[in-house]
Amino acid sequence: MKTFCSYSLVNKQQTLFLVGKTGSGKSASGNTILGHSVFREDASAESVTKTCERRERLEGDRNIVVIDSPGIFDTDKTQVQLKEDIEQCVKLSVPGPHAFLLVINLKSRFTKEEKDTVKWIQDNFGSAAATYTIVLFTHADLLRGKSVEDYVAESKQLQTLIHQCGGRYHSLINGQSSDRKQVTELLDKIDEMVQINGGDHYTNSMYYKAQRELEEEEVRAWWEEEERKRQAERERCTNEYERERQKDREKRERDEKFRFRCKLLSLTQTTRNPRNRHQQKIIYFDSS
Ligand SMILES: Nc1nc2c(ncn2[C@@H]2O[C@H](COP(=O)(O)OP(=O)(O)O)[C@@H](O)[C@H]2O)c(=O)[nH]1
Ligand SMILES: [Mg+2]
Repeated sequence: MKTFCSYSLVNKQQTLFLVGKTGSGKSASGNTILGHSVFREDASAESVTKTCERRERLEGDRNIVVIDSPGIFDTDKTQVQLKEDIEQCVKLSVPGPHAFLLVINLKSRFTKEEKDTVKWIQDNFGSAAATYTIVLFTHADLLRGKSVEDYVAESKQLQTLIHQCGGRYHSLINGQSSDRKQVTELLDKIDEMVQINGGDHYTNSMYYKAQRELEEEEVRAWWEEEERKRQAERERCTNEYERERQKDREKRERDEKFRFRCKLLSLTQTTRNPRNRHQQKIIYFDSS
């Protein structure tokens, strides 16, 4: 019997998880993919999508499920809140997404956070997640006649990002509901990726495994940091002890020299005084 996670059992379902920074066009892409305006879009830099949302649409024999998420790197949320958001998205995508769509606005500056997104996806969802990721460009209509291919060819950073995602990318022009071809092409690319991945989608158990590994990694990093601090403290104590010993040694040598000088001085005074001449021998004998 096939497992629950086998793609062939949920043959015509495609669960897509939109990730990316605020304003990249996640909600708009979700609307384009579903063919309806179901997610709220906003031109402002503020993230209007506050929590994860799930919407679906049955199209022919295909059930398309889209999970829209809040901006990941650019909100003022704490790490704990972000983790809660991600967990909510993961729960909404049960039994797991077929694709992570990494949404990039071609018209906005490519930020360092975006450059590190694949790493972020892998850190949070496990290293396997990159094999389920497709870069999804938006705002291609604003490239002023330039094709997406030309635009990518001119950007080393975008090429690196695409390379990290196994060379998979697609572009959508959002707000053009009449152009359904751009969506079916995307869904076909996802189909192809799923087949290459052995027919299986990313599973939520992969997520929890990745989380366990992340926690173990955090504990290991904490332990290493503690050990580094302890080692530094041990070295500091040893150095301080050595410094004290050296000071003691130097003090003893100084005292020694001082005593010797005193003796020498008293010897000189004794030998200069004629009345003490008879003691000369004794003093010489003493100082030797
Ligand atoms: N011209 C153009 N505008 C777009 C495109 N995709 C998104 N937008 C607009 O960009 C703004 C931000 O999109 P939104 O989906 O809310 O971004 P999100 O924060 O990532 O969900 C909205 O005003 C969208 O209408 C696109 O392909 N072309
Ligand atoms: Mg949004």
